[in-house]
Order: sequence, then C-alpha cells, then structure tokens
Amino acid sequence: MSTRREFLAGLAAAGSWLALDAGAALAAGPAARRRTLIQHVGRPADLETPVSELTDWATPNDLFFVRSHFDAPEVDAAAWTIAVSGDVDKPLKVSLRDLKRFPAVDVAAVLQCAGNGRGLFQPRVAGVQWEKGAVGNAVWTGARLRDVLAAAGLRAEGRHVVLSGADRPVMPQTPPFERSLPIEKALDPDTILAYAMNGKPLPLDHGFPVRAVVPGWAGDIWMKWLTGIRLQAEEGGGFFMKIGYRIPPEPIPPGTDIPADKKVPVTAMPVKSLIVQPAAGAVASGGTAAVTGARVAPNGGFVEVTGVAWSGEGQVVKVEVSVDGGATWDPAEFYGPVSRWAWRQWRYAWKPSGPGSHVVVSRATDSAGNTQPMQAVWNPSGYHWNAVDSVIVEVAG
Ligand SMILES: Nc1nc2c(c(=O)[nH]1)N[C@H]1C(S)=C(S)[C@@H](COP(=O)(O)O)O[C@H]1N2
Ligand SMILES: [Mo]
Repeated sequence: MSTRREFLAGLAAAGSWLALDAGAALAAGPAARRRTLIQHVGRPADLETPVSELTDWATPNDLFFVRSHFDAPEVDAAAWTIAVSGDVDKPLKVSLRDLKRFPAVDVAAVLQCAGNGRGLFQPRVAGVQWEKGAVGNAVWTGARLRDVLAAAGLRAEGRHVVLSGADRPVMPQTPPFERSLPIEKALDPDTILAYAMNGKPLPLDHGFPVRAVVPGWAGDIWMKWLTGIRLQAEEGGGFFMKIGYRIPPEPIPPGTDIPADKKVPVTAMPVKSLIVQPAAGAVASGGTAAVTGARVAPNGGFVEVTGVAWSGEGQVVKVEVSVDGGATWDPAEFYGPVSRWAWRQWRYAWKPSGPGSHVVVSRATDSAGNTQPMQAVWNPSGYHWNAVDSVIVEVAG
C-alpha cells in the first residue's frame, strides 16, 4: 500500500513524461502541431488546445490555442510602427526598436477566449464551438502601455484606448477587428505591449511582432499585430464593440436575446477550473453526443487528479473536488509557481470507492468570493462559460 507522498512523487514523474510528449510534438513542427491542436476553422486559424495537453504552468507556444477573425497579415518587423493618436499632446509612431527602449516587464497571465466553452451551452449558440481548451497561460514580455501613453503625453480627455491590428477581412464589407479599453485598465502597470511569449519572439499566429496583453480580461482585447492606439473620450465604436463581444448585464432566459445597446462589453474573466488529468475522452458538443470516460488504473488505491484554475476578478484561493455530484467537496492542493494573473496548478489524491464509472468535479473560488457555479449562465453569444468542470472516469477493477 503506497503512501500519499509516494503517490504524489509518482505523479510528478508522470507529469514530466507528459511534458516530454508535448515536447516531441513541438520538435516535429507545424504539421504535428496542427495534429495536436483541434482545428475548428483552418483559415482564419481557430485552433483549440486539448485540455489533456495543459500539463505545464506555461503553455508551450506551439500548443497555445489560436483565435483569429482574419488571416494573419504579412509582417515586416523592421518597418513595423504603432501609431499613437487622438487625445495626446504628441502623436507618435513607435517602432519595434522604440518599444524595446521602454523598461521591459514580464507578466505571467492566462489568455482565454471569451467564447471558450461555447460548445457546451444549451440551447446551442452560433459561433466557433469551442469546448474547454481555448485557454493557456504564458509569460509575456513587453513595454507597459502606460509608459507609451506617457511618452505621447496623455490628455485628460483620453478616457478610452482603441486598439487596432494589421489583419484585414477578405470581404471589404466586413468590419476590421477593433476593441477599446477604458483608461483605468490601460494604465494598469501589468497591461503591456508584448513582443515576447515564453521568452521567444511572439509567433505570427499570436500577433508578431506586437500584441496587447490585458491580464484578467478575456482575449478579445488582447489585440494582435498591433498597429494603432487611439485615445478618445468615448468607448470605441464599430461592430466588435457595439454588436460583438457584449453580454447581458443580468441573466436572461436561455434562448432569448436583448438589444445590443442593453448589453455590456465583455471584460474580466470569471473564476474557473479545469481538470487536466485524468484526461476526458471526447467531450459532447452541445451536450448531445455521448461523453466517453477516461480509463484509469489506481496506483496504490489512488488516482491523481490534476488541473488548473484562474480568475480575472481576483486570485484563485481554493479548488475543491467532488466525487458525489457536488454533495461534498474536498480541498485540492496547489503546486507550481504563483503569480497574480497566471493560473494555479492543483492536484488531488482521489481514492475511488471502487471500480466502475465515477464523475469527478472541480470547483474554484477566488479572493473576491466568486465560486464556479454548477451551471454556466446562458447568454446569446455563449461567452464566459465557467460551470464547475467534470470528467467521467472509468476505474479499472
Ligand atoms: N488583430 C487581432 N487581434 C486579435 C484577434 C483578431 O482576430 N485580430 N482575436 C482576438 C481574440 S477574440 C482572442 S481570444 C485572442 C486570441 O489570441 P491567440 O490567438 O494568441 O490565442 O486574440 C485577440 N486578438
Ligand atoms: Mo476570443
């Protein structure tokens, strides 16, 4: 009979084996990567990371999910400039070299698409049917947006920062992707213009040469291929502010809608946890298909359950696991690095009551007192899915 300590040591060994496995996929290049990632749309690239690959604190660049509305632009990094305009004393054109002259800061932060989990909503909603893996954690390096704004001489009228990128729709009638950020969040010292991801230049799919990093907020404001920073008194206009990426301020009956101007823009990510191991089988899209369970053989009577948890509204302070449908909860233990905007890794030594099918559920709570609900709040665009996570586990006899 092995002790809990031995069990955890065994877990650590299994973790490094998984890391090697992911490393092999990286070394094999883009083709292998596209095999590893789940492709929802090929062009533009909408690629999801299988949750079972999220074993590292810092998600490897080549395994990081991709969400692009349009194809990546052609980039000449030497000629790249970011125009800072609007309510500033000195409009600027900032080159990549200029940007690198500002103090460089590292920010570890979770990037998650607002639509992550959309495929799990019932009734179903239109859009990319992301399951659980449109999320990753990385260390981003760049200049503080506030330093760039200070260099341009920010004026008091500049209350909103409109970010734009170089990617363009194929159809001229499609509006460009543009999002705006209120000045308070723009001036947060952790909001940066990043040129590196996990110590390497940003990959093209992730916004090379420069993207915005807005820790705690959903991915739509993390502008890739950044070319424009415009200061203005009003929130940005345009399709992606006024129609897209909006959510009812209060829950509405599932399957109904309200006018866009009654909704509010998507901002901070709600508290959420994911179970990484045991890896779930195929997850049902829209809850219609059969969900297959992970098969595990207990080691000394225990099964190692591991995962990640994060919140844009506070820091994750607790993760609990239930194996009885939410009647009772046991605390999981945290491991790995701790950083304000990063996710926390957690593990739980589960002793199954016996062989057969079990449902393992995880639930995170943040420092603001938010806890994952048993059911996500339905909304017409399928944003912010954050119900407790669950996997079906088949325990071998
Ligand atoms: N220029 C530009 N920036 C963009 C997008 C885009 O389509 N164009 N997509 C946004 C959305 S919706 C998300 S979720 C994140 C995804 O970042 P990633 O592809 O690096 O994972 O980028 C954001 N930044
Ligand atoms: Mo997104």
